[in-house]
Parts: sequence; C-alpha cells; structure tokens
Amino acid sequence: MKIIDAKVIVCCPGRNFVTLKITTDQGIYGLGDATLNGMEKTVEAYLVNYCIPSLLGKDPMNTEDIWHYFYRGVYWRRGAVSMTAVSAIDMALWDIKGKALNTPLYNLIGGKSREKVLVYSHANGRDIDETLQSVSAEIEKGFKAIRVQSGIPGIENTYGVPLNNKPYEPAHKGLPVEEIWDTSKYLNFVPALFEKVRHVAGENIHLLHDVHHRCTPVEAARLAKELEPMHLFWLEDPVAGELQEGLRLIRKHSTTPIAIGEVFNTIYDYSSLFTEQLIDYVRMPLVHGGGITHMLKVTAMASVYHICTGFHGATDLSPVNLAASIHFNMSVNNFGIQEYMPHQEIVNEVFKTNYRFEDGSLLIDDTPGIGVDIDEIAALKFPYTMARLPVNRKRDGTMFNW
Ligand code: EZ4
Ligand code: CO
Repeated sequence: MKIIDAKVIVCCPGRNFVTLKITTDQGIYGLGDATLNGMEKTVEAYLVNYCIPSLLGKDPMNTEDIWHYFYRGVYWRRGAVSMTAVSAIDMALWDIKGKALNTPLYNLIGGKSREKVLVYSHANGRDIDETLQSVSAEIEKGFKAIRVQSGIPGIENTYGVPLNNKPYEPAHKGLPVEEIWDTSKYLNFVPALFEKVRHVAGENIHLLHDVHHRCTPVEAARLAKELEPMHLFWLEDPVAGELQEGLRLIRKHSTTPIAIGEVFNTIYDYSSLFTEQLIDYVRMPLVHGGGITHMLKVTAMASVYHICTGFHGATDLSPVNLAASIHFNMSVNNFGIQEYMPHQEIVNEVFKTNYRFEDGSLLIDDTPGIGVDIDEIAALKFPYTMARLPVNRKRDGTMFNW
C-alpha cells in the first residue's frame, strides 16, 4: 500500500479544527487531528509545506519508521507545532492500518483492558453559588468525576470560566486578550471553595481542579497541602513544569495527586517527573504528544513508575483525537481517567463519530480504525476564524516570572 495524497482540512464549526486526511492507492483513507488551539495555521503550514511532500509514496503500514522519519529525521525536532503535525500523521496512519486490517484501533495496541473509559466533565461558575449549581448539574448528567473551576472574588476574568452561559472556550476571537491574575486572592479562595464543593458532591464523586500553571512550586505546595482534606482526584498543572525538579517541593508537602503536561509534547518533558515519581497522571494527549506511536512509549514508561493516563480532552481537541483516545485508554493497563467536554452540536455536522457517553464513561463501537469520518462539504460551510488564547499579567502589570 502507498500514500498517494494527503490534505489538511481547516474548519470552524463553532471553533477551529485542523484535520489531516491521508489517502492510499487502495482507496483507504485515515484521519488525524492536527488542532493546536490558537496556532492552527502554523500546523497547517508545516504539514502542507514540509511534511506532506515527503509522506507521498510511503507505505502507511510502517508507522514506527514514519514516526521516526518525522521526529528524528528532522533537524529541528520537538516543539508543539512540529509535534502536533507528527501526531496527526501518526494518528491518520493508525486509522488506515485499522481499516486495512478491518479491526478497531484498540485491537492493534493490545485489545481491551476495559469495556469503557471513565471520564471527567467540567463544572464552572462565576461565583461559589453558580459553581455549586454547576457541580450538581454535572452529577445529574451521570458524571462520576468533575473538574471544578470558579470565578475568584477580586479577579475580573478567570481563565476558562465562561461568561453568560457561553460554551467553554478559553480562546477569544481576534488577537489575544490580556487578563489580570492575582495569586494571593486565588490561593485564599480555592480551599474554601472545595470544602463547599465536597459537601455538595459527597465522598463518592471524584473532584479535580486545574491551576493552569499559575503557581510557583512553593505556592503550589501550599495549595496542594490545604486541599488535602478534600481528597481531590488530582490537582492539575499546579506549576508550569519546565522546572521538573520544582515538583519535589509539592511532593514533600502534600499527598494531593498531581497531573501535568497538557502543553508537553515528548517523553523528554517528563524525564524526572517519571523517574522521581513526582506526578501521578500524564495530561499530554495523543494530538500533541506524538500520536499513538509515541504515547504508547510514554504510557509504558509511566506505568513503571505507578503513573497513569489522564489525557487532555477539552473541546479544542477534535472528535478524531477523542475517539483515538478512547481506543487508547480502553487498551493500556495504566489508564487513569479521560477529560471529556462534549463538543457543541454544530461540530457533528462536520465530524461523524461512533462514541457515546453512558453512566460516567465513554464507550466506542468496533468500527475499523479510529471510527470517525469527516464531511468535507459540510466543513466548507465553516471557514477558519482567527481566535487566540489569552495572555496573563500580574496585577502590577508585569508578566509572570515563571
Ligand atoms: O487550557 O484546552 O485542562 N484543560 C485545560 C484547557 C486548556 C485549553 C487550551 O487550549 O486546561 O482549558
Ligand atoms: Co488543563
């Protein structure tokens, strides 16, 4: 089998998505998610101008060699843009492999370790009352695990907390907006919030919280310690994580589990975090972490250190990534949890999916490959619209120093 065509489809059904479609001489095609929120056009350009020309003519079954060709064969390796492109290529090739062998992706990577994948949803509110209502609403829907984010008194806009019941979307149309951040107000507020949330949710619901890299290690250690009595499932991205040994400080002070890495893109970003057992969950998703080929290695290494998967799954990752993640998580032994925010209804006009939510988990059928299709005609109705993630400044106007 030979790759004869590859194209990038950029569309905006409610938000931007970038999809790579690779076609073979046997008429089989595969899809890969190439969406990098706020940087969609850079990945498109890298794929179109640099990757696709060298992809043509290759045998799509050689996923291992092709992965190394686009990772190690490239002089300027790593980085979010390149790795998202590598991920999309890899995902599309595994989709083709599954279709060619007439079997779902999970069968190619170890078969089923479980029938369904535990997911967590999002509860958000502008203040404590609204947040508590949102937590109750998510429990009503059947979720067994909920990430809780709230507006903070004294901070005008909190990242990721939607205003006026709009869909969750941290990216804003046009140039990046600037938001003001105040760590001391945040640190004083969050433990009190979670005391109330735990009271409303009871002991049987998993609670999660995302710090979005806004603390230093010592601040994060304080937060993790004060949240300990509320038994969080995890505290996410308490620090940026580039300074891997900074995590030692958090570990020294608290038993709150830590999830890191939705902005990471290779196994090397995790080296000390794994070997020193400084985290509990890997956030790096298939779409940014080198696809199935690389994430199998990341997950295998993590398992040696008692670390589980906890993949990023916000709505800016496309249904192709979500479906592939369900297959992956059904298969690997050290699955932890999968983030799940349902896409807006309009997204279904473009992407045809085969997964469903049931009783706190996601299930997928046994369609060969990843199981998602794209309606290219429908995609044309939704042209790319520029949107960017916000920039944060401290109250005194300076940028963060971490
Ligand atoms: O900031 O998806 O855990 N989820 C998150 C998300 C991310 C966005 C970035 O594109 O942190 O809200
Ligand atoms: Co996050």
